[in-house]
Amino acid sequence: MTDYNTLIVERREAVTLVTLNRPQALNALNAELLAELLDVMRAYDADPEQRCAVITGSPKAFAAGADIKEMQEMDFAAMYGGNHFAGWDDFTRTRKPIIAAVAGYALGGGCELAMMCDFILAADTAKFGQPEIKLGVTPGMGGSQRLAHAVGKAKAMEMCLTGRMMDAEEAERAGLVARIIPAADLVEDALKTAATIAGMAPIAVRANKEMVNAAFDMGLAQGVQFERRLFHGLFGSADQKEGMAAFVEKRAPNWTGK
Ligand code: CO8
Repeated sequence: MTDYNTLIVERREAVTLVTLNRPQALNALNAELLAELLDVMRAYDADPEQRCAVITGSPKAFAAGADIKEMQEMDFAAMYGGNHFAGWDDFTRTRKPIIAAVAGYALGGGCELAMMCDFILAADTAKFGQPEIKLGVTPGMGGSQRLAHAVGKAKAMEMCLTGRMMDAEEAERAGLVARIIPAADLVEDALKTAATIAGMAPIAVRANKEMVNAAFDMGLAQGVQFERRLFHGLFGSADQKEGMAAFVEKRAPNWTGK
């Protein structure tokens, strides 16, 4: 397996576990980390044996933001001309599921990365925030949009304008995270959740991911239509026949991914 400078990548059967690993910078997201993560995600998406991914950080920080030291001296031409960090859009095009397992700080780009994943499992130590205002800037990796979708305008606006952090309990109440887990169990729990997803019919997993994400881009009527078409389409898959036959025959399904 490829060696990376900023990531540790492990395959746990059908689950890819990616640990962000720049402890000296609290996993701040720099260009090298982005390039390495995109490489891992491309390989994950293309590997038929891999069915779910988990991205985690350290107990202290999932990621403390985009790398401030890397950005500090950049001017508009470098940012805009180089379309700085546009590669994160490729991350969101990953078709297979990705779980963010967040302990400690998920700030700025770190919070944005967690929100780009399909759902967030939070350790009881997790802290989420968009503190860019304190640096004289704004979120730049989708945070203003995804946070507003996740927690509503009032909390998103307050967090962006004051830079305050949300703890795990508030994040769960607000709908930003799926579940809170004791910090010591976070990664094992996330891997178990990922294994559950990895055990489902692969095409149905992609379809479910695609249609839930469509809820953010489409109006209700169009989204319901999109869901129905995908649902109809799954009746052309072998796994639909297998899943329903297994239920009727009271046995476990044997998915083929076809
Ligand atoms: N970038 C670079 N280095 C960082 C970052 C960061 N975001 N965060 C922490 N570090 C470094 C520190 O500089 C320090 O390094 P050193 O030991 O060399 O001084 C090391 O990590 C440890 O950090 P601290 O000593 O600060 O640790 P503390 O426990 O005292 O504090 C905090 C932890 C509260 C998390 C603190 O580090 C902090 O506030 N970090 C910055 C958080 C922040 O402002 N994040 C937003 C960054 S901007 C952003 O994400 C914009 C995203 C959009 C970009 C899109 C471009 C198109």
